Amino acid sequence: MTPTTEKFGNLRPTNPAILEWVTHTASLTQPDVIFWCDGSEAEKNYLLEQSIQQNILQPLNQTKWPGGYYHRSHPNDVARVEQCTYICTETAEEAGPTNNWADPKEMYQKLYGLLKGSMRGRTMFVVPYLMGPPGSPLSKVGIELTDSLYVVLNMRIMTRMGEVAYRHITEENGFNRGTHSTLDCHPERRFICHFPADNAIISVGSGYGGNALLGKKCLALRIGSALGRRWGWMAEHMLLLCVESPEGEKSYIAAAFPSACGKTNFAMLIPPKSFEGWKITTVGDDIAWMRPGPNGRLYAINPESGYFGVVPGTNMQSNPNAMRSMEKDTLFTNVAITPDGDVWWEGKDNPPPKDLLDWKGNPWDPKSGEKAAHPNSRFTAPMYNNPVLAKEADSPKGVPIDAIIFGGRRATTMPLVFEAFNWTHGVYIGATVGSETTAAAVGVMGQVRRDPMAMLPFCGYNMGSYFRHWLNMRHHIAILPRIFHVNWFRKDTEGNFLWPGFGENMRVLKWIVQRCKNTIGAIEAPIGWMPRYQDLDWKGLPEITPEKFAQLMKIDTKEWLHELMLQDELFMKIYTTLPKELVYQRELLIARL
Ligand code: SAT
Ligand code: MN
Repeated sequence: MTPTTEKFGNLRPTNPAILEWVTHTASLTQPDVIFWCDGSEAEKNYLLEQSIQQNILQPLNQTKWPGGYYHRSHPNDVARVEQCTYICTETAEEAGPTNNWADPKEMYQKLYGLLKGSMRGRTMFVVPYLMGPPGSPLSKVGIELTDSLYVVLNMRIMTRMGEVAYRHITEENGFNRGTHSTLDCHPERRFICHFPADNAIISVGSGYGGNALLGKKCLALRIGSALGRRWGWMAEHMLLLCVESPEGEKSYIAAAFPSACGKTNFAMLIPPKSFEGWKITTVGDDIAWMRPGPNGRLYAINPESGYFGVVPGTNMQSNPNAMRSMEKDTLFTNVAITPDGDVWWEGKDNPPPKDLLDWKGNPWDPKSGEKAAHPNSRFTAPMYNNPVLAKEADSPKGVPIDAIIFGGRRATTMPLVFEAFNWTHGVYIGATVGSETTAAAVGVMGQVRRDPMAMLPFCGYNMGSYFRHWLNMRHHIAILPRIFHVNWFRKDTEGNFLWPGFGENMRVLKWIVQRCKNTIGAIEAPIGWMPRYQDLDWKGLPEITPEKFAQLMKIDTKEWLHELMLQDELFMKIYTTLPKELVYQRELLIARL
């Protein structure tokens, strides 16, 4: 094995399986140096220094942004690419028609070809990381081999990285093998491949976000969902938050929204002034691992320890807690910067400062019509910076879930909130979620597409079997969470948002929590239980008159019939594995409408 020549990078594990795999990968990729990361502060400082020398990171103004650094990704590499993402299972059926499938043997061969000698002249970092709180039965270990310093520095924020990971490897759980090489960052040589049977991931040709930080979407969702089905748990694209009432009663909510639909904002919500005594704390902002636990309840952990949040639109009004989360030790990717090392983005509190450089590094002309920050520009911040971090975020046993919320970005059709009649109906609601596409994935923006449980790009196996797994979970959870659907994005005929969103979402959340405790009313509508005007707490929000509320809650039969037709697109696609219960749910809904 190539000796390590650096003064850091010497945390060698003793586990022979790791050593063998690292040796094998190194002989394939031929790095000059193998760097065994330990996750320490000293190592971080060393890696930061290296990143600056190599022009991978630029230090920001350290008075304004202590510990803040800036990174520009390759302009062709700014979002997840679903068309390059593969699930490699024995049969195409296992991956299902909503995933790209490739034969594992063929894909390994192709990837080994691309990886051959790909790290020559470079360093291969061995990044051991733990997903989930130390000591949690839900936590999982991954090791990522990467030739990207940017990835290492992100991973040390997003995961619990270092020795702690090696300590959590067990005979039963093993560890996930992630191999990542940026290659020449050419879209034609970009492949993000998952091998659920081997608990392995190989990602090449991209250095960005969910393509390269393998703990996140690749392990925590795609591989995680496949493991979860096998072992009776769930890996979901959900934020986790705690609602605390003035009486000190805590409720835990899991909520699934597609990428860039405000999960981070919702997870850090600040209740309006009139909600004195109510408190929201954040357990997680993107991913939840859930498993039936003690006393018949569904328990959830956040496997991550940082936020990889969308920056544009974040400001002291929209999300002060996110702003505070980025105050120190944060990496910014693809925002705009000033000559004195300050950052700026569309929708920041201040107007654009002079002499901005845009996310591509060019002088920005405000009149050009171009965005200064990329719409999918991101901040990577430790969750410990979040002033409203729930102390339960580090709890090994996780939090018992009271309610599950599904939602999407919908200009029409979907009311502000409604509640499922029961678990099976709730699964149907989740399975038929639609949302307008955003900048988080490469492609056309603003089109409604089905995004079941916000998992369309992240489900590591057949979507029909995934629905079956959801339906089956009912038999393993004695006290089932209630299921809800929300839409913060409904517009009037002029295209204005009907709902103020952000902190005001607390009003909806309060109704949800009260529904879980059977202390508030609702009426039975064709699509589910809906609040009446008097069921929501309107103190301090006179703008929402009963008339406006009626608009927000309107069920337009014509729109719904169209919606049902659109649902068919997905249902037809996965027809062979689609649980019949969901077809019946659809029939029932048509009958009720
Ligand atoms: O790029 S990521 O996949 O990490 C972010 C997202 O799309 O949610
Ligand atoms: Mn996400």
